[in-house]
Amino acid sequence: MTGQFLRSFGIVLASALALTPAAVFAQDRGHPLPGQIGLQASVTTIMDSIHAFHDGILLWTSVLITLLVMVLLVIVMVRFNAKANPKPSTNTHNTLIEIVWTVVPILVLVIIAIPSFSVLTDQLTLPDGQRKYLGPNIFSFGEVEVPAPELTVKVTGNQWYWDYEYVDQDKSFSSNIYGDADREANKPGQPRLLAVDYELVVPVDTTVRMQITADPAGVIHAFAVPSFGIKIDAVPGKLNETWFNARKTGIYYGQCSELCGKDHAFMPIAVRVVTKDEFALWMKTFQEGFIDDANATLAKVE
Ligand SMILES: [Cu+2]
Repeated sequence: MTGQFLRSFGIVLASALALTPAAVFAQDRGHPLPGQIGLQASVTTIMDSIHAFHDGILLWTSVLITLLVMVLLVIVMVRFNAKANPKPSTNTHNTLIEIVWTVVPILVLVIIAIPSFSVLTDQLTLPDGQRKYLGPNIFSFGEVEVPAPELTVKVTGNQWYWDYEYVDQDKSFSSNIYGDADREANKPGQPRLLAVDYELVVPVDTTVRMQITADPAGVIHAFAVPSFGIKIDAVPGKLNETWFNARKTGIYYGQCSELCGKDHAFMPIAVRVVTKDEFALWMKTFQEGFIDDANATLAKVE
């Protein structure tokens, strides 16, 4: 009976893997793909460390625990069913087992917590040019150098759109979701529910200090961009800080990640990473005139 169960389980698993389309594993985009498995592609040091933590530690911990529980269940099903074990034990306590099932999960959580807190500390500690960050090797305890921030962007969450302000350049704009009609007309290649009218524009290979808050008369939001490994609350009256340094040009999407009202699902985040020269020209044009003129200097977004 057990053999038959394991055989069917194996067949189901094998066919699931065989039927998984290749696209599911193709992640080299700034947004999720239909049916995608795994995290979005990384373009920052922080997301490298999140990938390493998830794929190298968390996933395997979960797999081992799942297998252990499955083996225990199968043993119980086979050895202690009513037929095999007609006279059940009347034990209610076993001190040793109770200590083991308390202490072992605590140890597992402590082992997970150590690299997890390191990643969190990296996310919330702004680079000063000296500090070393985790990066792709989660066990490195810091070996990636990151330059100090060269650009500061203040993000304000509103109901239900984002405001971006280039603090030192004294320029700001609002970013709203594109409805289907606008998207089809202006940016047909961009993903539905993620495309916006004005993307946040930042230079590649540059550390950007992000200051995140929310409309003082509003509610809590959260600013999240998976490819950057950023997720931080936008709280009215409070300024939270994080940072990123994107190594690849392109458009990276995120969404508000704190339930904030009826249009919570419709306030996407789109960050356009351009070359340093493109950014300099964009910013100069923006400072001399309007954002539409500045965006006209960039290659058209499909
Ligand atoms: Cu929200």
